[in-house]
Amino acid sequence: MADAGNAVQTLADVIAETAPAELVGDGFLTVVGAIADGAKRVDGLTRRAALAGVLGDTGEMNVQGEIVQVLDAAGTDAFVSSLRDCGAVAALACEELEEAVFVSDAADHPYIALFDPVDGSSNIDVAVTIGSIFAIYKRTDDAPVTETTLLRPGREQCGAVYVVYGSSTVLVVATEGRVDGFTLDPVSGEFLHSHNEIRIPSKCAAYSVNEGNQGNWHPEMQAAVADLRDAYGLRYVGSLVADFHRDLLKGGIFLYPGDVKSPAGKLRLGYEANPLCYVAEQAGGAGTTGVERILDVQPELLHQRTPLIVGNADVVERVVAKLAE
Ligand code: P6P
Repeated sequence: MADAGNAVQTLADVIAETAPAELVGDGFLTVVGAIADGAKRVDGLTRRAALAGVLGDTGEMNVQGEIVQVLDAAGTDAFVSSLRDCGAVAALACEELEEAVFVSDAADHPYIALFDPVDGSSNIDVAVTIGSIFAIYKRTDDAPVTETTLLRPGREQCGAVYVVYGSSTVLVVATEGRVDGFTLDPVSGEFLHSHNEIRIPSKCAAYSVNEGNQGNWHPEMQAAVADLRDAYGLRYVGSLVADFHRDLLKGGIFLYPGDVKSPAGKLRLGYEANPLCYVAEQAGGAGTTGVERILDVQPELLHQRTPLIVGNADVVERVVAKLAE
């Protein structure tokens, strides 16, 4: 953790120094900077919420079949424009948009971004933590990007970012082998280095699942969660990024399983499970569907859902073994 008395580095300083050279040399910092710019806009709206008129819903339905919250729309606008206009992104896919956005005149733009602009937005009406989640890929060749070329397994990500708008606003960046956190400083308006080389603690501190869904779980999942219930306390915010960030910093396991009503679960592979499991793995954790490593799943649809179990690697493995019994 940064000591308040030390000179604290900015997001740009740290990424320039620590991200893989082939990313830094190819505009990765521009992509992260665009995400940070969008996050500052979402943070400003979130902090004022009712005063900024971002509570409630728009009355529209999104591709997920969910009512679009006012902040969902504002967050989508913020991140689509910052990523589309940054000059380093060739295509982007957003939870709120049925179709991908292919940036014009982007032949030399090396990156692709898939993102959930505001995850947990229904919590904003009650001032509960929300988040934004980003998967970042590098184009493998100069061929035009298509919907199909957006469907890449999570192991091919070159980086992942999430933002948690909580008691403070923290932007977390993961690249190969390294995870760092940056806290938004309201005075300077900058994201400043606050969490150096995050590693998930070896000890699991809690399990995190919606126990209210227990009646819909398959028997083997009921048995696996009963095993966790005997060993750990329960922490569940109901906002994915909040639950994940706690588990990453304190140790823990988060589960959103498939069940008899929703076999594929609720969370999306491309812009929720993949980026968070990428972060988890770079910090020494693991992420699985319960059957296979999340980052190995070959996506077939842009908005496909997946069961998600992510957190301390040993506990994730224990759940997988229990599910296989
Ligand atoms: P449930 C928020 O709506 C969200 O997409 C995630 O942020 C969160 O983990 C999950 O849904 C909570 O779902 O069914 O427990 O309310």
